[in-house]
Amino acid sequence: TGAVAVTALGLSGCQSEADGVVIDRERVFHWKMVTAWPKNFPGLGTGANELAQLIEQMSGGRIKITVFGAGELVGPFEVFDAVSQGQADLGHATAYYWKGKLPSADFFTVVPMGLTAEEMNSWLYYGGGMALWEEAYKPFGLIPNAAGNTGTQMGGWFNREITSIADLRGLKIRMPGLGAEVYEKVGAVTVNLPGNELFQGMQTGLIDAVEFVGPYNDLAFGFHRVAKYYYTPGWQEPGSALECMINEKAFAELTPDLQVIVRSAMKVANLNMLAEYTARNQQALNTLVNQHGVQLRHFPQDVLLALKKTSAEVVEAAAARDPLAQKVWASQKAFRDQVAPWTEQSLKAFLDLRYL
Ligand code: PYR
Repeated sequence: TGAVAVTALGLSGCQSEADGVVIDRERVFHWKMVTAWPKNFPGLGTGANELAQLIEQMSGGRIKITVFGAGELVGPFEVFDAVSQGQADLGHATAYYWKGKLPSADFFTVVPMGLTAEEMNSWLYYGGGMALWEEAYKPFGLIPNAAGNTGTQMGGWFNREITSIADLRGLKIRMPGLGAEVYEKVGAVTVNLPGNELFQGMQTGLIDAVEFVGPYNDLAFGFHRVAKYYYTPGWQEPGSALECMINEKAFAELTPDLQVIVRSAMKVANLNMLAEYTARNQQALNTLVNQHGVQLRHFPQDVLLALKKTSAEVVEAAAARDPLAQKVWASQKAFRDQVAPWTEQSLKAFLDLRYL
């Protein structure tokens, strides 16, 4: 019947019919991708560029994407609205930036003391996480995709040593997501500035401490020029997911093969970014410590235990504020409880041995 329809419509060989819909394989889609990252920023910005390039290559040039750095088309924290409203077709960012409009958003980036990158991907792809994320973004006309992961982050940059929980009181810290709520609860003052404002924020004294990602990114931002102590572990972000959201209407216009290509490219980007961070972080940390004299510090055990206890309270309270957040957290928590024993038997058992 497809051949009949094609003949009847007098279509050329480049057009065909799938499920009753005539598709034009010569149509070129010109898409815009807005990002929350400075243009070409290592890992995040370059990951967005590579994703765009991959979609163009995999589609044989049928989708062409122009990538915009933060502020070029819209501000870094305007990405969600821009894609929702169709000003752009794709948005590369991370979900917890949207917690103000969507209380469940935090859970799609990271939970303090929560899932590692590997576990997060497992929850998203095999634990029902993607379906919940789609449900959360649907009212905004958006389709979410995991499109990168930073792996375990660092605890951040401080200008004085943290020897007790009291040292955090009154400290002005840049931190997004649920980690910020934890710091607030132990007495710090938090602000979520976008990446491109962090260096200046430290330089001008707007903030006393800053947490962004890890050595690869933090070296690029030059945080060693404005802070002396670099703290581990990144209790607040054990495996933060990056996203590339798609405008639902733009996606619906694509032929089915292009839709598969776009979704598959997102998965490649997701895997690739984590591999890049894993490869680059230690090199950058060596540069920070050996060339720039950065003082590496481990948070004291009692501080970490206090943050761990507070994290559990904050996460439950955040979930209780919103029915969808509650549903998402119930899913993620059940998944964590199911996979955590395996992580302990496999990865942790091995790492304990490696670092014996
Ligand atoms: C941050 O904004 O802190 C990220 O981890 C991307």
